[in-house]
Amino acid sequence: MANGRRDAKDEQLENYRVSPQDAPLTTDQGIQVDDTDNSLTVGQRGPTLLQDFILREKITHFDHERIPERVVHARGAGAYGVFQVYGDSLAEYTRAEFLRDPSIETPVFVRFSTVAGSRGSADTVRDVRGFATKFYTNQGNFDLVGNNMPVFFIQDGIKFPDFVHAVKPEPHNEIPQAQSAHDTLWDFVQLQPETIHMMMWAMSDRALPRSYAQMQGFGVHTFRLVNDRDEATFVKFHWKPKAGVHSMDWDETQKVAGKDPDFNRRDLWDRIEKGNYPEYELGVQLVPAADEHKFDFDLLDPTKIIPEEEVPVRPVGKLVLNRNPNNFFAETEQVAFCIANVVPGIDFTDDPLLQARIFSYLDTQLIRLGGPNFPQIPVNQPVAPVRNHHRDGYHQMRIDTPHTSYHKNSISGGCPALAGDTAFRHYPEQVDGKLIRKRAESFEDHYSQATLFWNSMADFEKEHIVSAFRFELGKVDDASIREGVVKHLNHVDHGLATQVAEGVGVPVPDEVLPNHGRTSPALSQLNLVGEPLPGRKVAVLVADGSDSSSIVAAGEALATKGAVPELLARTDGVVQAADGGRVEVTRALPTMASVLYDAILVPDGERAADTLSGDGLAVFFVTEAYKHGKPIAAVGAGAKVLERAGVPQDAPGVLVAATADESFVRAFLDAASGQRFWSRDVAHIPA
Ligand code: HDD
Repeated sequence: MANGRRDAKDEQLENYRVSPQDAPLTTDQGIQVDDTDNSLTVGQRGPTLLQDFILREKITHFDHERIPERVVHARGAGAYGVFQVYGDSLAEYTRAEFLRDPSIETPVFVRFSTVAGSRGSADTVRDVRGFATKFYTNQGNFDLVGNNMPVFFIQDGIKFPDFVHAVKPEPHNEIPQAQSAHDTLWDFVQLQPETIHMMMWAMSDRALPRSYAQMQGFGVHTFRLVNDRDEATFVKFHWKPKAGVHSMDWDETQKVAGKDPDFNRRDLWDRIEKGNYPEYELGVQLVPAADEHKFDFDLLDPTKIIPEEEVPVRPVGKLVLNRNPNNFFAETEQVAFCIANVVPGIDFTDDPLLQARIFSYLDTQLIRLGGPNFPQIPVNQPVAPVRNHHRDGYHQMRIDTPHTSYHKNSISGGCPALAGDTAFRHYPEQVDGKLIRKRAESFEDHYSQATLFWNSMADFEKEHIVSAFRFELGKVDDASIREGVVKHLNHVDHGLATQVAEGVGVPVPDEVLPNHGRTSPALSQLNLVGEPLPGRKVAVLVADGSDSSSIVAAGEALATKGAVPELLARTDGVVQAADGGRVEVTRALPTMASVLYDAILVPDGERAADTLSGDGLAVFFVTEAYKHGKPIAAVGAGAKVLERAGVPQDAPGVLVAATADESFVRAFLDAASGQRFWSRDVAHIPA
C-alpha cells in the first residue's frame, strides 16, 4: 500500500503483478526472442514466411487487444483504498461485519466515471459522475454502485435502454460525443416528466466537478440493512468528501476538455501520488421499517431524495483512496461492478429501477469480459474464500481438484458444505399482489422535489442552472421540444421557466404555477465547502526579475497545506530572480492554461512584471482566471499584470499587497479555500 502496509487485496494482487526487468523477452510460450523488429523473410527483400510464429503471435495478440467498452460509464478512472467504520453504532441494524466492527479495515476499489461519453471522451463534460465502490469484505464483495447525484432520470429500469439511447450520440451520425445538448435527449425529457428532478441536478454545477475528490456520492436507491434477528431498516448511503463539493465554470470545463481531456483522471492520479489522498465519509440515512409510508414521496422511488433536514445523515465510517492501480486495463477497465453483489446484512428493496439493475450488471459483464469467469480476474476477486461447484467456461483460471462438481455429494465428503448462520439471507419481506404493468400512484409527483432543489440554490447556482438550460436547449433544433421542456420547468418554478424560455426563443408559459417555497440547505454547494486546499493547483507567474522571497513565502505556505504551486514562465528551464538566484520553472506557459489551475499568484519584481504585462499569454491567463472566479493575488509590482489584465483590485477574491507578509499569505490561503468568487462582474470579458 502507499502507506507501506499491505492489505489483503494488495497481497492477493501481488501474485499477479509481472515485472520482467532483467530477463530476456519471450513469446507467450516462453521461447526467448532476440528480434521483434524484423519479420522472417526469404533474403533481405524477399517475402515474409508464414512460419514466423513470432510475427504471427505479436500481430494476433494486438488484433485482439480491445474489449467492448461499457455501454454507459465507459470513461473512468479508478483507485484502491481502505474503508473503516468509526464505531459499532450500526451493529444493531446490520449483520455486515465491515459496518459493525471498527477494528476491520476493508480494502476497496473505486471507479469514477462519466456516463454518456465513449472511453476516449473528455473528462470535463456536463454529465453525471459514477462513484462505484467495491468493498472486498471478509464476508464477500459488496458493490455500492452510485453516482454523484442522489436521484436518477427514470423510475423503472425497463426505461433504461430508452434513456441511454436518447442521451448517447444520435444514431444516424454519432453526434454529439459526450454531450446531452441535442434533440433526442431533450425529446426524451419533455415526454418523460419523471426526468425533471434529475435534469435540475444535471444542469447544476454538480455536473461539472472540479475533482473526483470533491464530489459527493450517493447509493441513490433505498436499500435495507438487516440485523441478526432478520429485522430490516431502510437505508440511503451517502459519500461526503472531506475536500468539500467544488465545481468548475462551464466555459472553463469546455476549454479544459481540449487543453487536458484527462483532467479529472490526472487529478485523481496526482493526488494519490502526492499523498493528498481523497477521503470521503460514509453516511447513512436510516428509516425504521414502520416509517415506510411516513413521507410525502415513495421511499422506493429513485427520483426522490430523503431531505437531510427530515432524516439526518449519520456519519459512520471513512474511505481513503491511497493507491493507484498498476495497469489501467487490467484493473480499471476490467473491474466489474454489480449491484447484485451484497453481503449478509445488506439487502435490496422493491425499487423497480434497482431490480432491473440487479439483472443488468451481471449480464453486461458476460459480454464485456467474455464469459462467466470474470470474477476470477484479479481486481474482481473477493478476498473472502470462494468455494462452489461452478465449473469450466471461457478463461477458467482455477484448477478445481475435487472429483465432484455437484451438491449433494458423498464422494468429496459433501464438500463444500452449506453454510450455517453465516450464510446470506434475504429479508423475509411479506409480498402480496396481482401481476400488473403500472407505475404506483405514489410515484406520480415529478415536480415537488425539483422545486425543492431549485429553491435551495444560492443565487449564483440558480444563474448557472438557467445558463445551462439555455445552452442545452439552445442546441436543440426542434422548437417544439424546447417549448415542451419549458412547460415542465414551469411546474418547477415560473421564474426559472421564464428565464429559460426567454433564452431559447419560445413563449413564456402563461400560467404562474405556485412554488411550495420549501428549501433544503444541504443541497447547496455553498454549504459543502470542506477542506479543499490539498491538491489545489496554484499558478505562480514568473519571469527574469521575479522576487524570490514572495515566491518562497507563498509557495511554502501553500505546500504545507497540501496545495500544489507550479511556477510558469514563457519557456521551460530557469528564470533569474531579482536577487540573482535561479528559480526553476515547473512548466512553460504555452503548454498550460489558466483553466488548469485553481488560483493565481503574481510575485513582486519590477522587471518580471514588465515582461509579463507585455506577454499576451500571461495577461490572458490572468483575465481568464478572473472570469472563472478564481482567487488572484499580486505582490508589489506584480499588480501591474493584474491591471493590464483588466482585473479590478477591489473585486472579490483579488488580493494585492506590498509584500508577501504573513497576513497576505493567510488571506491568499483563505481565498483559495472557498468556493469560487462567482459574484464578480465578468459580462464584459470575452469567453
Ligand atoms: Fe448503471 C454501469 C450507476 C442505473 C445498467 N452504472 C454503471 C456504473 C455506475 C452506474 C457508476 C459504472 C460502474 C463502473 O465504474 O464500472 N446506474 C448507476 C446508478 C443508477 C444506474 C447510480 C441508478 C440509480 N444502470 C442503471 C440501470 C441500468 C444500468 C437502471 C439497467 C437497467 N449500468 C448499467 C450497465 C453498466 C452500468 C449497463 C454499464 C457497464 C457496467 O454496467 O458494468 O449494466
